[in-house]
Amino acid sequence: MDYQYILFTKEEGLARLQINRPQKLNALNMDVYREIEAVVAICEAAPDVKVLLITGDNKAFAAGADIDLMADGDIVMAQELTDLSRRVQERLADIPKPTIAVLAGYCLGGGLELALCCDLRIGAENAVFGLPEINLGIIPGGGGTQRLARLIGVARATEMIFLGEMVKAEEALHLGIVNRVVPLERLEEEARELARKLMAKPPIALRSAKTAIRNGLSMGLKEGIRAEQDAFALLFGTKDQKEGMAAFIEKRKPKFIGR
Ligand code: CO8
Repeated sequence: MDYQYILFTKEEGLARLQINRPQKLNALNMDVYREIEAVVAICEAAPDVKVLLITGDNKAFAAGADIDLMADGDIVMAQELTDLSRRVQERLADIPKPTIAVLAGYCLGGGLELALCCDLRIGAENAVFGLPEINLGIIPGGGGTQRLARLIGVARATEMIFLGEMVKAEEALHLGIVNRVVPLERLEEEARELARKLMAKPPIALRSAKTAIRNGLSMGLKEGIRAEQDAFALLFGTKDQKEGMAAFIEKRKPKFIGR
């Protein structure tokens, strides 16, 4: 498939999706979301994809949804846009493989909301984060009020959403928006190194951990712990559990096969 706004590569277990709309700081329109959805579907179905990286360029991951598109929009347009972005983001959040958002430059509005759907986020030192929707007379509509509050806490998310100010990479690290911050020139390599580490882990256990963590966010503590217990027990039906424990006892590195 040919993409207008996406660069997509797949090699050695690693899929890489780059948003590519540099004239508009990678602002997200309907077609960008649709292309992201197509790539996520491919990665979901492809057994040779172990980890998915989502990135932009050095200036922007994405400076939000396309304001030109929304400026004259009505309620129906807003519903259609958010129906689409919600569907795409849910699919990304639920993909049963690790996802890493690799973030340089502006990561704003719908861009930040997209990054929040990934499992891990690495920021470059030049990255800035924000939900500036309030300054446009709207609120975050791509899950920002929910996912950011769950990630960094209600008080901190409320401040970011009410004020609509940008926070720099170091502060984003302190807030817990990103897992780590690295120099811009090291960003891609650090992301690939992290991906390689994840690819050496047992994929079924990774998937199980992801499901337990994500589903647990919408459960009570007791229910979440019960779900974790069941997922834990099921892993004893995998060859990777036998291999992991045998390798420990035999003092060697495990070799996981995803079975
Ligand atoms: N939409 C459309 N065009 C944009 C956007 C955007 N979000 N961001 C930047 N651009 C365009 C600019 O208009 C400019 O185009 P042109 O060269 O034709 O004038 C080009 O990109 C470069 O931008 P600037 O000249 O403004 O670059 P600066 O370095 O001066 O400023 C900023 C960079 C600070 C990032 C500035 O561009 C900015 O404030 N952008 C808007 C940020 C914003 O408000 N984002 C939130 C948008 S609303 C949103 O995301 C709602 C999500 C809703 C849910 C998801 C459903 C889709």
